[in-house]
Amino acid sequence: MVSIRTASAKRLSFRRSTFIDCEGIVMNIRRSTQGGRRIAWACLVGLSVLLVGGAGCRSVAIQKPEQPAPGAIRRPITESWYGSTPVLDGVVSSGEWSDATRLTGVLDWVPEFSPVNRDNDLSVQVWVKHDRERLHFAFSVTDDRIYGVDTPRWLPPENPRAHDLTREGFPWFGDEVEILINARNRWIGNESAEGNGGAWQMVCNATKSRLGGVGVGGLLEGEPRSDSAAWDTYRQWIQSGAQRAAVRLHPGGRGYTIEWSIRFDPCLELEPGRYYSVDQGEVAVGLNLAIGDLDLPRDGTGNYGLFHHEQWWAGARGTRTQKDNFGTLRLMGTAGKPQPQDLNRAQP
Ligand SMILES: [Ca+2]
Ligand SMILES: [Ca+2]
Repeated sequence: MVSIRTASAKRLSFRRSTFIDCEGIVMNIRRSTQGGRRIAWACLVGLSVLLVGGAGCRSVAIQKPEQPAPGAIRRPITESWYGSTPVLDGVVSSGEWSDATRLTGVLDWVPEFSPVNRDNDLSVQVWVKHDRERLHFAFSVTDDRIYGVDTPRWLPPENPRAHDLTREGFPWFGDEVEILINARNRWIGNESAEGNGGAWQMVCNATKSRLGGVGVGGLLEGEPRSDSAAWDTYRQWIQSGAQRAAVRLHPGGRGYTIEWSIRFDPCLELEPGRYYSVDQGEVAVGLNLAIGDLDLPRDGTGNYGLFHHEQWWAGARGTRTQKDNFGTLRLMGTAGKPQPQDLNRAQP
C-alpha cells in the first residue's frame, strides 16, 4: 500500500514539475523580442516534442481544474520536504518557499457552501515544508472582499457573540484558513479531531486572533470548541508559541498572506508521548485544509452563517472534518525537495 502510494505521489510530482517547465517555455516565447525569435522557435519545436511525446505534460497543461463531483470524497496526497526555516512575517519573500511543495486551489477543492467559479473571487497558493523542529505552511489567498476591512463586521444570525474570543464565539467567522492534522493517521469511525497532539483543528483568522484581539489577524482555538480540554490545549499552544502565525493583508486589498509554523512537539504526537522527528524518515499523517470566505451577508444567502465560501482540500461536503475524510501529508524526513532533473531520472 505504501509503495503504491509512493509511486502515485512521484507521478503527481513529475507531472507538476513538467507542467511548470512547459509553462516556462511558453512564457519565454511570449517574452522574446524580435532579436530572440530564433531561440523562441527552438523552444517552440522543443515544446511540440514535449506535447507529442509527453502525455502527462499535455493532459495537465490543457486541463483546467474541475469542481469535484457532488458526494465524491477528494483524497489528495502531498509531501513535505526538509527545507530552510522561513521568516514568519506574513510575506512570501523571493526564494523563501522555493524548497517547499506548492499546492493551488480552490476551484477544484470541495465546496461546503457556494461553489467557487472564479479565481479572483477566491483562490490560494499553499506551500508546505519542514525543518528539524517544525512544520511550516504559507497561504497566499486571493479574496475580492476582506470581511471587517472592505465590509462592516456584520454578525451571523446564528450567533450575536460570534466575535467573543471564548468558547461561545465563532473563531472561523471571517476570512480564514484552517489546518487539520491527524498525526496518528488512524480513525475508528466517523469521528473528528479530538483536540490534542494526536488530532486537531486550528484556525488562523485574517482579522482577529487570540494574541492580538478583534481587528488583528492570527491564530485562534479551533474545534472541538465544545470540549474545554481541547480549547485549553489549543490556547496553550498559541500562548507558548508551539503554533505561531503571521498574517498580512495584501497591499491594495483583495487578499492576504498567512505564514503558519507548527512545532512537532507537542503538535505532531504520533503515539502518546512520542512526536515526529525528521530522523524517523518518511511518516504519513492525515491532513486537511480549509479556506473560508465571508463577504457581504447577501453573498451567503442560504448558507450557514451567511458564509460565501468554505473550500476544503480533502473530503466531501458535510463530512470534511472527519478524520476518515482527510488527505495525506508525507513528511519526508531529512530529504530535500527533488530537483526536476531528479524526477525525470526517476521515470521508467
Ligand atoms: Ca516570510
Ligand atoms: Ca472575503
